[in-house]
Order: sequence, then C-alpha cells, then structure tokens
Amino acid sequence: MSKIHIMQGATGLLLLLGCGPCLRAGDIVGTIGVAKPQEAIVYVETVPGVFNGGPVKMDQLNKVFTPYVLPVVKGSTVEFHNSDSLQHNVFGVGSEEFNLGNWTKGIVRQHTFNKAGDVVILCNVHPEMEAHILVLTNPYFARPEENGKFRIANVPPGQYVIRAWYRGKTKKQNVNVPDHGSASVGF
Ligand SMILES: [Cu+2]
Repeated sequence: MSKIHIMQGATGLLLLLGCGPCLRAGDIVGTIGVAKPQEAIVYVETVPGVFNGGPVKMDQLNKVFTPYVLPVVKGSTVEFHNSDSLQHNVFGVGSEEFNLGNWTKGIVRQHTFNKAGDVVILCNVHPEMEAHILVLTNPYFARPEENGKFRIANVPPGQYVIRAWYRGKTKKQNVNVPDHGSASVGF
C-alpha cells in the first residue's frame, strides 16, 4: 500500500493538495536581558497585511498605571479605568497627543490610537504616574516572561526586523522566520 493511501480524511487531503500559506508559519523565540523583562515588549517591525485593533484596557490602581507598557495594534481603542477612590487624569504625549480630563472611580474614558509610535501616558494630578502605549502596525508582539524568555508565535515566513522596546528605547535585530519551526533572537 502506498503512503498516499494511508493518509485519510482532511489531514491527508491537505497534505496531498498543499495548503498554501496556511500551514507555513514559524515562531520567533529568544531572551531579553533587562532588569524587568515583563516591562519590555518585543515586536516585529513590519509584517505585510492589514491588521485591526480591538478594545484594550489600562487601569489606574494605587496611583500606578497598569500595565506599565501596553502594546496595541494601530486602530485599537484603549479604555482607561480608574480603580482608586481619588481623582485621576489621563493625558498622552509623544507620537499622539490628547487629554481625557479628570475623573473618579468607576468611570471609563477611552481613546483610539491611529498612529504607530510610543505614546507616554501621564496623570496631571500625580506627576509620578507614567505608562506607555506602544502602538504597533501588526499583532506579532510578545511580553517577555519574568525570566526574560519570549515567543512570538505563527509569524508568516520571511525576513524581518524585530525590535525590543524597554523604558522608551528600542534595540533591533534581523530575523529570518522559517516555513516551520523557530528562529532565535537574543537581546
Ligand atoms: Cu493620577
């Protein structure tokens, strides 16, 4: 019996006919060596295609923006919550500038980010409060784990620039993502 006869059902059919790009994707894995890896974001700079953002949440709790850095896809609406029993303000400076005013616990205000870049989020009631919204052009990004390891999964194969953002600065590397398996990057 030939190998072709052994393959049955949808899987066999896909293997025989090929599935074009749907089966071709690789992971980018690596490690970042910084003091607080979970406050870093690793992302692929440009990936062909059009990607849509969705709603994302940033909170203010105990006078701290949470998370410190929030990666979003361009076009995403960020909901700014206030979980403290005092007044906060939210304004943004950098690649996009806006001011949502002041509000109290339980109220949510939002802003849609339509320009790629790094927006510094501040509160004019508490000058010590700071966060970043990292507006990216595609969803191929990852927040490293506590040990510095990261994985960006299912990236279409190709040659890319990958960047690691940390405390407002980025470092870049070139990476070649294979059809299957993974490519390694170290920062
Ligand atoms: Cu505040």
